[in-house]
Amino acid sequence: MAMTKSEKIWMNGQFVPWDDAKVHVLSHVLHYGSSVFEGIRCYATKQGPAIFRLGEHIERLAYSSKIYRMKVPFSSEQIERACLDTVAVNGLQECYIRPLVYRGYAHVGVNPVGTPIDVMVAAYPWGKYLGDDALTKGVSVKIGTWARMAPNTLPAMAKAGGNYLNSQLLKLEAVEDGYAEAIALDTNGYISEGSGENLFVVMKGELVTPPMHNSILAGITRDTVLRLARELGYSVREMVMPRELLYVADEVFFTGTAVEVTPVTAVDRLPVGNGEVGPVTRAIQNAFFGIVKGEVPDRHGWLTRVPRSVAASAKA
Ligand code: PPE
Repeated sequence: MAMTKSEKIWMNGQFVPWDDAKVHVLSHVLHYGSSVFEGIRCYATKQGPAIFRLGEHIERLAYSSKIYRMKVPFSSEQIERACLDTVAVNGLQECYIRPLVYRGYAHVGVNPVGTPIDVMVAAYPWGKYLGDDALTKGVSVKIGTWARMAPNTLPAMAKAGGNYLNSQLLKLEAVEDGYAEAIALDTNGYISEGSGENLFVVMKGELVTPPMHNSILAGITRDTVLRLARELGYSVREMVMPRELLYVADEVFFTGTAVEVTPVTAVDRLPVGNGEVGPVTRAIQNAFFGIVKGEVPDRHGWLTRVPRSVAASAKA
């Protein structure tokens, strides 16, 4: 599963060719997971490429950096600009954008004081997260045997590289056992989220999703779906959920930048509802894709159009 390359990657304010975007093997981040990052999608719209909720993603990157006491040497405005420029310079219409803030090369040793804070932004094509048919047919998932991190261990609000060791354990287990994805419980045994996505349950016409205190990442797609569902007239609630609610739910779906809105049609080999993609999931998918693809008016101001040319200061 090689990734699709683009031409240039933004590193600390300069564009460098894709194959030259490298770090030293003694960089702090490689040894201790000291990074925070974002995943953002840019969609092809009739008015050209547009980035979905760019401001909110870069705001969360700032929160993640602050939690880990990383002083980012670029402003959020500069990083937003870097995202727009990286899409433009690579001539991309539809892509995934990956900004990363990391502790670079100075010394090895847990104490990060004195390591440089490096920033990079890459943009490249990325298709469907859980397979080509996932959005239309849904996916089969299991409850993972690894719990999400307890709240006083690793902060879930920070989208930090180290958190994804837990995600990798969940994902590897799921894939080895023949599932598309794992859903994790928190350390109290309540439903938390997937390895890289938030979770919604539809129960008797109402949408429910775990609150922040179940060790979830505060997903931007989750927030989007909460708002769109309310606008569609659904009752929506954050609720602490026991595992078995997934077995009796009418519908279940994942939300996330990479996964978008993906139906879950089986949990632990039990069909969700009748095992088909449900009507509420479809309604949410339609509302979501209508907005991100610019097919309906951007009434929330969620799209940032990518300018055709790159700001002169960013050229290298
Ligand atoms: N929970 C986790 C653990 C998570 O990683 C993501 C995004 C979400 C929830 C949804 O958040 P949001 O994208 O703001 O709606 N996961 C990103 C990384 C996936 C990857 O494999 O890398 C993503 O979807 O971009």
